[in-house]
Amino acid sequence: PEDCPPTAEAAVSKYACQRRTTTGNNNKIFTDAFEVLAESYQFNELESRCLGFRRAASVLKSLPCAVQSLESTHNLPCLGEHAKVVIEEILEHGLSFEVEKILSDERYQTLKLFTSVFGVGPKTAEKWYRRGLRSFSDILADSSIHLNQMQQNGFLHYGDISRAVSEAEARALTSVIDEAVHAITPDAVLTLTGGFRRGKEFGHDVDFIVTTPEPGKEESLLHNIINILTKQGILLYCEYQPSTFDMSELPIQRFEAMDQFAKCFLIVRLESSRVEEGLHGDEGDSRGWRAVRVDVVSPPLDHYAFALLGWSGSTMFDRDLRRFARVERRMLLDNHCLYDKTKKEFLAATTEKDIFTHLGLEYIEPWQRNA
Ligand code: TTP
Ligand code: MN
Ligand code: MN
Ligand code: MN
Repeated sequence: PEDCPPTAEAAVSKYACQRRTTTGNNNKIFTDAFEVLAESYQFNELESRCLGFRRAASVLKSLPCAVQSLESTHNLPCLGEHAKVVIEEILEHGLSFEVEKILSDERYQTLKLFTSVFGVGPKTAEKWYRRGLRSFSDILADSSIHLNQMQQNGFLHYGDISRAVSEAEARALTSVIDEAVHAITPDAVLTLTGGFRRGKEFGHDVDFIVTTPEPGKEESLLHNIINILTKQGILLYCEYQPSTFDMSELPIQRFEAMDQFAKCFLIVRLESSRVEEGLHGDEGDSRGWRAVRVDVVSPPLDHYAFALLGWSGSTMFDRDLRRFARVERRMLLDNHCLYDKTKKEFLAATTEKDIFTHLGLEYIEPWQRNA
């Protein structure tokens, strides 16, 4: 690919929500390195350094061509001195020695391994590491460790759910969930969201939003889905979180993407026979099924557009939408609503386009949100 000319392109925005980022990353060699550094800072609770490298990676992902010289990065936002040193190392040697050192570090490797289990976050991983545990067998052999239900299922289905989910598998699951939703509620609306809505070929799970025009019925939708999957014998695990949503509370700025709508985190058994192109990886196909992580959120219809925008991601795109709203527009955006602090009023939206319009932003299509 051509080297990025330093000035020929229009200036790159410091906000991910003003950049168009497709899945074709021209700078993977740099962004992979930045993501290792970001993760390592996260494991060491250096959150702002972590965010700095995630932002730097996000900027490079948006470029239409590969970075081939340090000069070509001069006009780019969010690239600090440290990021530039890493770019220079990679340009010169094909890899970063700092990143290689992290990758071979025992603590990094162990925390990475432990956090790859469904239900295990950095805090738990750290606790286990400090106890001297280094492998899954160490954890499972330690009788003083109590695993919650989610973690038990994370270990039980580890082989399957650590393997990427393909688009064909996501389509097959969409029809499984769609049948369950519409068996009881014909007018319910189901939308595939998350990474697959952004056009990713593979994902770590499959995300859905489901809602109904009947106010107050959205929670029963989730109960119905759970009941039907259970009856079919394909619900391997279910963590259900009831809605705690209360409109009388103003939007609170959270950088965590969690919201208060009813939702469930599932592990679903997907039969090979339902997947057009067969199961991804060989293991599953010989057995005839695989386990897949599925998330379903169910907002009321009048908050659907906000929930869809939040659950479509990417995390960096959403983070910057909120930051842009707050800093540039004096507005508070979250997965529930948009509040104008100047006018002291909520701004309604039925589509994602309405939200971009309220914010005075050009519309960015879901497949351009891979920031
Ligand atoms: P993920 O499924 O974690 O990520 P992803 O679909 O972008 O990528 P992957 O292929 O690895 O699955 O989350 C999807 C989006 O949902 C993400 O932007 C964060 C958002 N989200 C919320 O808004 N609230 C929540 O409570 C959760 C769990 C996620
Ligand atoms: Mn050198
Ligand atoms: Mn996902
Ligand atoms: Mn998810």
